[in-house]
Amino acid sequence: GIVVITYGTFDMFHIGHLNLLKKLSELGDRLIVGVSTDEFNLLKGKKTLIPYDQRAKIVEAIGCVDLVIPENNWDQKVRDVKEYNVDTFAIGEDWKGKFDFLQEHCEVLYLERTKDISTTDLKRSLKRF
Ligand code: C2G
Repeated sequence: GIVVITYGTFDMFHIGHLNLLKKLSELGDRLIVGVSTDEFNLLKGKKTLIPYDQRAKIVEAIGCVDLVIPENNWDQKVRDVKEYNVDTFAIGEDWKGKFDFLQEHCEVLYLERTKDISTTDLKRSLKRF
């Protein structure tokens, strides 16, 4: 069947993440999610609140997710696409164009983000308490 892969930090898991994962699961028969490790997030310039093992466990618990793998670097996507026989790579449109190099290996889709929610905004609103 169709194998779909995506990658992300999924810090403070919220409805935007869930909407995306559900959309991705509807694109194929198997959904693989690469969750960014804490070390890789530092490379991405992202400070995470929730440590990798908890972020990975939460994503693993999502019904439509079939497999979680660690995302350690920018360069593993081609290897992952080959290793898992991926048909489709998809990610939010905030990354539009950034992963077009994968097009020689699989379909590349950029999906609409959920409006009015982000981990950054959640952190900011928490600061007000
Ligand atoms: N997302 C969304 N709607 C939101 C917030 C996030 O659709 N309101 C999507 C993002 O577009 C992304 C996924 O949820 O596809 C995970 O978001 P992040 O955890 O912010 O992922 P990011 O840090 O952008 O990591 O190699 C790729 C990177 O690891 C992507």
